[in-house]
Amino acid sequence: MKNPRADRIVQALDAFRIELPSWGFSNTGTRFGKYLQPAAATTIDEKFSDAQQVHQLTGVCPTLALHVLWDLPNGTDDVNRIAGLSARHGVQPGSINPNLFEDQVYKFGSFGNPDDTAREHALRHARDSVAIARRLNSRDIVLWFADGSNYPGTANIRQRKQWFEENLRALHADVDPRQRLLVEYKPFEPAFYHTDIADWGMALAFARSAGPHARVLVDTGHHYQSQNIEQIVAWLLADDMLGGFHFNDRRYADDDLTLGSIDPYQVFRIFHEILFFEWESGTRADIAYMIDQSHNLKGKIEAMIQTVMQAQELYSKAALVDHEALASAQARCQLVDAESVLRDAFSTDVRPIIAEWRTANRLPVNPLDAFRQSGYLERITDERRGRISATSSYA
Ligand code: RM4
Ligand code: MN
Ligand code: MN
Repeated sequence: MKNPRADRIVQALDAFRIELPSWGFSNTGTRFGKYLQPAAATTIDEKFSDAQQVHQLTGVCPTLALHVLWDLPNGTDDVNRIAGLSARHGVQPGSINPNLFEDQVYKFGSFGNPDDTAREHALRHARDSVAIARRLNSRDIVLWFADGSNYPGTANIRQRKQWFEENLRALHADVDPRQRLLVEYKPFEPAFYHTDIADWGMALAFARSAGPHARVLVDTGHHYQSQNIEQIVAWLLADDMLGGFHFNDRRYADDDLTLGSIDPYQVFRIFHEILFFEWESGTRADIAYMIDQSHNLKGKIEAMIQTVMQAQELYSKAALVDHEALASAQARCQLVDAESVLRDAFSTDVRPIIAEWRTANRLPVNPLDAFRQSGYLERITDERRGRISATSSYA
């Protein structure tokens, strides 16, 4: 018998893809230290290899986000090497992330630095990143800035805004029509008094002034407590300014925890706003779904598989929302009915249908179990153990 609810999930899963972060496979920690995992990736080859595992087992992660400084330390000279690894591992280069925060020259900012040479240095690196993206056929350049100040009175906020606008416009001139600049915001950290792009409104203003190929990127961990992220998503969708997501979860600050581990209902509500928009508008929202997490204690590859499975589950639940019933309850202000439409979808156990979808797509029914049985982790633990202690400053 045909099951229309199952069909909605199948359609949703067929269309859903999520990008893995290269940095999610390497050893990360807090500012207090790192606990090293012998299996963590230390080279870009290893990151591609780990991403390949996740993609092979889940079938929905065909791209790997790259961080220019960490993955292409020689800039454009590393492009051919990346292209080769991509071909070997069957995972395409995804978003390109310039690094505008680690070089000593950025002590007082990058695009907002009062020193002309520092701003030019930052623009040059961002331009190189656009060139790298073009040569790798990557569409999105993700711009996250650590710029800000720690004490009142120490920075000219309006002047810095203008410097940002100038550099963003100059950078946008390099972007070809297939590419996009995604502007990410964050309320605080590393700057603790003011951050130059502190919220979605500032990111939106900068994206608009940069030019037609700039959009806003919503990192779900970059909000104050209890902020209504799905409303931000709805507003950006309404104005065609939502470019993509960095998914993770948080309890207190930018915690980079596993998606949905703290508040799965919020992720569901975000997906719901997107699918409701698509239903109402009859269009498909052009959004890059990306993971931006760092698992300090969980196994890297396991945590990544868990994240992808969680994302598929919550996206499937959102696909179950009865849009007709919701629209009619909203129009008649039937509050309990409207809310129940969401609650019913969220409460449905979608896992059996996802399992069927996996079987139909020749994927393991449980990617996490399959990973544990594959022997990959044991193999890389043996292979990488020595190298990690040799390359880490903490060992
Ligand atoms: C930031 C932000 C960026 C990421 C850096 C390393 O908090 O989330 O997306 O590239 O961390
Ligand atoms: Mn991010
Ligand atoms: Mn972050």
